[in-house]
Order: sequence, then C-alpha cells, then structure tokens
Amino acid sequence: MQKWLANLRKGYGKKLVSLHSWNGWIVVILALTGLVLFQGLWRGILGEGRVIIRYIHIVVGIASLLPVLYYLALAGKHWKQLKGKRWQKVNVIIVLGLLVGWLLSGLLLWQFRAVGPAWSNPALTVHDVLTWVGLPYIIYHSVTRLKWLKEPHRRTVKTGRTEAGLHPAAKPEAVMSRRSFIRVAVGAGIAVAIGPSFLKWLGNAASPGAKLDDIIQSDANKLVPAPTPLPASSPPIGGGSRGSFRIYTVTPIPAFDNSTFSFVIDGLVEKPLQWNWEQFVALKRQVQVSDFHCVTGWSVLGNTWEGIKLKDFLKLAGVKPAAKTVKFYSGDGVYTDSLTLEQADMDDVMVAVMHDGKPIPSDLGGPVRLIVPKMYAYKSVKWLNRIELIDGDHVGYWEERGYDIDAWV
Ligand SMILES: Nc1nc2c(c(=O)[nH]1)N[C@H]1C(S)=C(S)[C@@H](COP(=O)(O)O)O[C@H]1N2
Ligand SMILES: [Mo]
Repeated sequence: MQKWLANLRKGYGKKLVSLHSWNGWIVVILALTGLVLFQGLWRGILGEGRVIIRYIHIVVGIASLLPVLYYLALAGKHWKQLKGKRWQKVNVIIVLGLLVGWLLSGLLLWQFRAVGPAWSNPALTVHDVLTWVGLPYIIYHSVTRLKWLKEPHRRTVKTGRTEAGLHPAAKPEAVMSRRSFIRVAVGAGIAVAIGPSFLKWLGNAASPGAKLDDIIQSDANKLVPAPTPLPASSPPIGGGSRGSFRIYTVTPIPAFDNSTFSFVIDGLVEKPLQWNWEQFVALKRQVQVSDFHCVTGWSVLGNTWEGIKLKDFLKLAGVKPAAKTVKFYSGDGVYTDSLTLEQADMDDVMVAVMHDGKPIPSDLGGPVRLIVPKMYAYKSVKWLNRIELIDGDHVGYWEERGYDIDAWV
C-alpha cells in the first residue's frame, strides 16, 4: 500500500499525500471506535457514549466511501505500473477488498432495521471476520513500511560504513536486517496482543454449542432446587438454539442464591406479590420457541424458553385501571425497561427460567430474565427481579442513552 501510494504520489501530486494521511486517520478512528463497540466491557463504562461512538463509527465509515471510490478509480490506471510486482498487486487487492467489504457490511448493519436480521446477521459476521483478518494486516503493513525504518541513521546494522558514508553495496543488506527485525517484532506483537481473543472468537464461531456449555459451566448462581424442565423443553424443541449469545451487561454480572433471590410484582396492582426461590420454581411454567435479536446485528434463533407468561403474572396480581406501563427492574440494580400494557399482553412475552432445557446461567441473565421475542433484545431485561405497574411512562436504560423507543424487530 505504501509503495503503491508512493508511486501514486509521483503521478498524482500532493493532493494524494494529504488524501492518504486523511485516509490513515479514517482507518485509525474506525478501528478504535469499532473495537470499543465490539468489546462488551465498554458497555457499562460508556453508557450513552456508546451511542455517540456508534454514530462516529457510522459517519466516518460512510465518509470513507470517498477515498475508497477514489482509490478504486485510480487502481485501474495504476495497475500497469505494478507489472511484475506480484505482491504489491496482491496487497492492493487485499486492501481494497477489505475496505469495500467493511463498507458494504457496515451499510447493512447501519440499516439493520430496513434490511432485517436475515441481512444484518451475516453482515456482522463479515464485518467481524474482516476486522480480525484485516486490522492486523493493515497494522503490520503500516508499521513495517514506515518511512523512518528505511532511513540510514535509524539502522541498527551499521556494517558497510566508510569514511565517506554508507558503502552502496551494503545498503540493501543493512536495510533488510533492520526491516526484518521490525517485521518479526511487529508480527509477534500483533499475535500476542490479539491472538488469544482471535482464537477465542474463532472457537466460538466454529462451535456455538461449546461456548454455551462454557457459559453454563461457569454459572455463578447457586439456587436450589434447580428447576426441572418440562418434557417439551428437554430435549429442546427443534434440537436447540442456533447462533451464540454475546454476553452484554452494564454492571458486573450479579449472582444470586436462595438468601438473595426474590421476585416481586407491585405498584398499581390489586395484590402485590413476592416469591422466594422455592416458591418461584414451583410456579407452573410453559414452553415457547422464539428467536432473539440484538440491535447490534446478532441473533440466536430457535431458542426454547421455559417460564411464566408475563400476562399470567399480571392476571395473578390484578392490574389496577390506573396502570399504564409495566416497568421491569434488573437485579443488577441499574438496568430497567418497560412495556405498555398492550405490549405486555402479547402471548410470547415471557418471564423465563430455562433456556433449551437448562437453567438460564448468570451470564445470560439467570436465574430469571424477561424475553420479548418481537422486540430487540434490549427489552429482554436480564436478572429480572421486580415488575412494577406504573401510571406514567418509563424510558429504559438504553432508550435513555439513545436507543429507539420503538424496539419492534
Ligand atoms: N440487566 C441487563 N439486561 C440486559 C442488558 C444489560 O446490559 N443488562 N443488555 C440487553 C441487550 S442490549 C441485549 S442484546 C441482551 C443480551 O442478552 P445476553 O447477554 O444474554 O446475550 O440483554 C439485554 N438485557
Ligand atoms: Mo442488544
């Protein structure tokens, strides 16, 4: 890329130099904002900052269309200059392919509502794969081709110097040893820095079932007795869910045991109710199969959920006429969301206790989480421990931080 651009600079003058550094900044901004968006860790720290970062990522991503188109237009013209330089050609194709792939998949992710999960899911996978492969590639190439590496006084290997300066014959060798050292160092640095997370991502992508098993294994909840699955739930209908959950939280993941668990329905109800765990697992449960969609583009399809329909809870407590909104509280003490009474009446809104025939593990919001299949999953409050009927509106955690009030998939 650098050499190619150096050639381009010769041909097309200073405009391109500034275009290239501009482009470098675009890549840096996209990489940093993209990594922050990808890392679950930043969700709780950033709050609404996350929505701003997403906005920057999208705007800068769209702005990158201009240089990409410009390079594409120039690539044809420049191609002849690369005659015989096979690796440079390959490099040009790789870099342009990466940019175009990021752009197209990014556009689909940006327009997730218009295109729906059937497009946004593959787009997210493509976006991730390109990042895992492309970002290390671009970092490697940018660093190892930096101009200063080629400057004589920066060389560590000073063989071939004469009184008059550098012996011409020594130059290539000296440059090579400096550069190959830097290459190995940069390559190793990249491998150490992102290798482990890349391998983890690869493993999860290759076998979502194993990832789910790991999550279940590390369940931090200690509630006895464990719920016994209904026959319809175990084995799960259709063989179990397809895809993998990304674990999202805005707080450290809470854990519960029999002494800390309680479930409450209160507010504008005829009969406020409270359960401890023994009472709660004894409630009659039902089974449903539904898809789970996150606004950030991933879905888990065909989940077999077992739990109590929200509308049955509401019937049990008796909703007072003054009530307008159902407000949900998470046991993390921070996250909340809400549904209108009409939305809460949907048949598939469930207070879920089991997923695919097993207790919902703490990472995935267990022991009890809300499931609203027809809406984006930010409505599906994890570690649900309180349902309150209120007369006003309630703006949920993510809606307050920029997510759409209208959460319909
Ligand atoms: N308490 C709580 N519930 C939550 C969230 C959260 O951060 N905290 N994230 C929401 C979002 S945006 C999504 S996509 C899903 C993710 O569920 P998962 O972590 O089980 O994959 O949980 C939703 N419920
Ligand atoms: Mo989400």
